[in-house]
Amino acid sequence: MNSQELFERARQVMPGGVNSPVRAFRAVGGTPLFIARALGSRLFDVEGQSYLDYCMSWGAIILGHAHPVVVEAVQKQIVCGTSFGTCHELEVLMAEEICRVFPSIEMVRFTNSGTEAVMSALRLARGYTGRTLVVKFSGCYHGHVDSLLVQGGSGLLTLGIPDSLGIPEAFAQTTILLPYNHVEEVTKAFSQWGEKIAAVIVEPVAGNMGVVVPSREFLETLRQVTLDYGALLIFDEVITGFRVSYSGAQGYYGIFPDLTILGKIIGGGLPVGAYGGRRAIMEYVAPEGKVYQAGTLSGNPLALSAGYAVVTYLRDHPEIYSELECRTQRLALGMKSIFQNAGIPVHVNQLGSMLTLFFSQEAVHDSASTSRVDRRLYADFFHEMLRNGVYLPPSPFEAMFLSLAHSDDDIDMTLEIAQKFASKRGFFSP
Ligand code: KE4
Repeated sequence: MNSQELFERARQVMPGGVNSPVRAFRAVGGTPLFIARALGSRLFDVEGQSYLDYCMSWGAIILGHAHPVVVEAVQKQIVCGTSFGTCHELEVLMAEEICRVFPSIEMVRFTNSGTEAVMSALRLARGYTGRTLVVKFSGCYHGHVDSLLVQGGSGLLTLGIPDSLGIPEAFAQTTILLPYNHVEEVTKAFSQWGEKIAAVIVEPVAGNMGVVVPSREFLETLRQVTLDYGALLIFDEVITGFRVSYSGAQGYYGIFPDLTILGKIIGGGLPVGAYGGRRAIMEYVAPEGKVYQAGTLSGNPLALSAGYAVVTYLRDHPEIYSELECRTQRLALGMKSIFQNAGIPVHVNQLGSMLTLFFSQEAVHDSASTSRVDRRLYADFFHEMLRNGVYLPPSPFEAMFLSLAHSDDDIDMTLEIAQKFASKRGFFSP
């Protein structure tokens, strides 16, 4: 059975044939891959074809697929049981390590996904402040939380309108949508709505419009204005937590939120999300306080065994971050020069081990500038790389991720294939 045949069957029994829309290849066309197994930096599809993986389960895998420390931890745990629905030691160990590493986090609650953690953190922010409105930014994605699936209203400072069927207007109107990296809109919104704003939620380094790095002034303004008006600042570090540094983007920038969302890497590829923050806020969460939140499998031993194995490995090998940064920078600079020398407009946004190639005339610093990216060219690039055994994210608006398993030879191979593509599509040959 090949991917095409499996996809035909999948489409009969699952919407779009997938369990998450972006996997359906709608942004690039073609048939999604059905992967049978993965090891290190590679995926192997159901026909045994191998691909160098730059999606890495959307950033959840940082050590490489099936890393021995993860396999060993999960094998050890699974024979002891998968979920007890009770307390167990791994929850304490993982919570203590997160609180040790993130100075802004004194208490944490585990969930089963990033979406669940975001939903809970918004409820907590509203419960703690007694306010309703939440500010989010265009191009940032925080999971499929009803009130955050909104698009801009008519003017900049209007309340959101639903961006999905099934979301009541009233939910969308609790959200103010602002442009990412635009300081003046933030200060204007707070001067107009500040006393009613419960929280600002932001990806401190955006990954869901492709990688967009914030200006320091933007993050500093968010921190200051929320303090001035008594709103909470929420850093959604589902991607950046343990990715851009061992203490996430907040550790990298030295700007600390009131609440932090974690996911992906802390599950080591199994379902784990988390939200955490100052004790005074987290003590509002049930059963301690009156903000209800629960989950049958929250913090279950099997998922935390994988996540704790990854987090402690990163703790014990801090040199990983500079290694990943160097290798990712080499890939970013290599791609940039290949396309520029071929006369193909490109901007590469990179921070730590996450990057995005934007085929764009202009620098990409917010969601408006991503709308002018050449999507067709990205789709052609995606399929050329795929034909040559390299799997990029199947969307121009996602981040590429490197892992510890990505070697210098992997980078060389990637750049060679990109060079061939650019020579064919470009206006000048090297
Ligand atoms: P999950 O519910 O998918 O675990 O997390 C939602 C989420 C929250 N916050 C950020 C910053 C995120 O990036 C995500 C999920 N990311 C997407 C892709 N970038 C997951 C891929 C998918 O939806 O299939």
